[in-house]
Amino acid sequence: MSRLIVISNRVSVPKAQGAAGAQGGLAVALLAALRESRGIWFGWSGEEVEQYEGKLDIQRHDGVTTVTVDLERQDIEEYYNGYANRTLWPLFHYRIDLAEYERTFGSGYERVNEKLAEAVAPLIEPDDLVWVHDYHMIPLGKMLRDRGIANRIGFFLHIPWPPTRLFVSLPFHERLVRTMLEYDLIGFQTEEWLESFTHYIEKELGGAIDEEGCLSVDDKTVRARAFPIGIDFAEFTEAGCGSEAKAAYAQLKSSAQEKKVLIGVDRLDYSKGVEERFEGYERFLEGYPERREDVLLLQIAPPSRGEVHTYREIRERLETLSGHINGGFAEVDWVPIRYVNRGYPRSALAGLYRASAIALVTPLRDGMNLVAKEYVAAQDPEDPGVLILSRFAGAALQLEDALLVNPHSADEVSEAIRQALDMPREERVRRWKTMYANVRDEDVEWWRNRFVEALAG
Ligand code: GDG
Repeated sequence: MSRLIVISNRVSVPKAQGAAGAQGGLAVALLAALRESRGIWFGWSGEEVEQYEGKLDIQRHDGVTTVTVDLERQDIEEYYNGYANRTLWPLFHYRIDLAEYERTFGSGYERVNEKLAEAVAPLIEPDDLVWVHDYHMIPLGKMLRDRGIANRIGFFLHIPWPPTRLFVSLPFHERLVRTMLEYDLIGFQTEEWLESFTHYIEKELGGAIDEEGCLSVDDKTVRARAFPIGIDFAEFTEAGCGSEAKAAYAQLKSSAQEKKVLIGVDRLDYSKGVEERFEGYERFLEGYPERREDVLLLQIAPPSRGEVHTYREIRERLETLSGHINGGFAEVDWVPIRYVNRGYPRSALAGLYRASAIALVTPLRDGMNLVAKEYVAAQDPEDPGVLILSRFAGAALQLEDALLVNPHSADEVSEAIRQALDMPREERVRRWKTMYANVRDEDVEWWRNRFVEALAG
């Protein structure tokens, strides 16, 4: 087996595992993928340095070698806070109203990708497979090719690929996509994002696609396929059996008394649709006053990207909205929303999912969404809860037995809550079983193996 070199914006050093805090889906998935491999994980340390020198910090933990570099302030501002999080993230989540097209962001993005390519290129040996991740690093493969790296290089996009009509609002969109033609393999979460990408290749670049999924544009060819990501099922199931999970389960059950808990767990991000979810829940409370005190909503939302203005705004809006709903409906002994603005250890999350009768996973747009899969994995097989899932999450294509909703419609969300509360046990079990089989079988290892085999082959 060839050595794997994983390259992503942030590198999560294994010793930090298990610590409380928001560990994004990408980190969770990649650590699992690297644990068995003798490979290297390269990326930005997350730290700022006065002046960039390309100094490598090499660490070995638990069979994983991590190599990181620090970046200087201007690089972080333009590449990470700027182009990645204020241009590409909103645009790729269909929010062109939030996308900022600053010239300095684009040039900073290219400059930092060049620096990272320069730093990682000497670590790559002839037989290595190189696997580049996500929207921070789209042009990195091309920059490695410019440095003479002839290895097989793959790219996986964790977030959606937007429809062509939105994507062309990005200045220099063609320049960005042409860099992707230097990869051997491009992976998307779902067929839907893959279709948007191939549509762009055909309509904007005059490319062709064959039945094997090979795209050709001029003299370049690249294979593109869907590889839906899964959770680390074994690790998560084990976490769910531990004492921390049991304690979290018991605490939530006893504090909820006999009420049914609806749970939401999301990094604080506008793409996750938490405001719309609160509005759907409010609609339910208004529409079914007799059922109000049967339920409570626990929303866990660890802050993310606090340095980006839009994220501070959403935090404020959610505080206001939850305050408004609680103020309007609370009784002396009942508060409709418990809004918790911090992260929990993964094992505690497993216990909280299991104690919740309903999960509300209602992103407005999401590449996959691993919370939906974690909720399914954590359920009691005899008495599973109901997953209410946005049809705009990549996960909806695999978890068809969830109650699928349009997250923009407060009425649909409200009605799904009512339906979930009334769902007979047999129906809950039947729906859960098919979803569980999918989450178990198409886990992170399945995802990694499919991608790596396709890349190697
Ligand atoms: C991107 C794409 C795609 C959340 N709160 C806590 C916590 N989390 C963990 C969850 C889950 C992960 O974070 C979130 O993963 P998602 O998939 O839901 O979302 P993104 O972070 O936006 O991830 C997404 C993913 O990449 C993988 O490809 O699915 O579509 O946007 O694992 O459990 N973890 C801990 N404490 C928390 O409070 N420990």
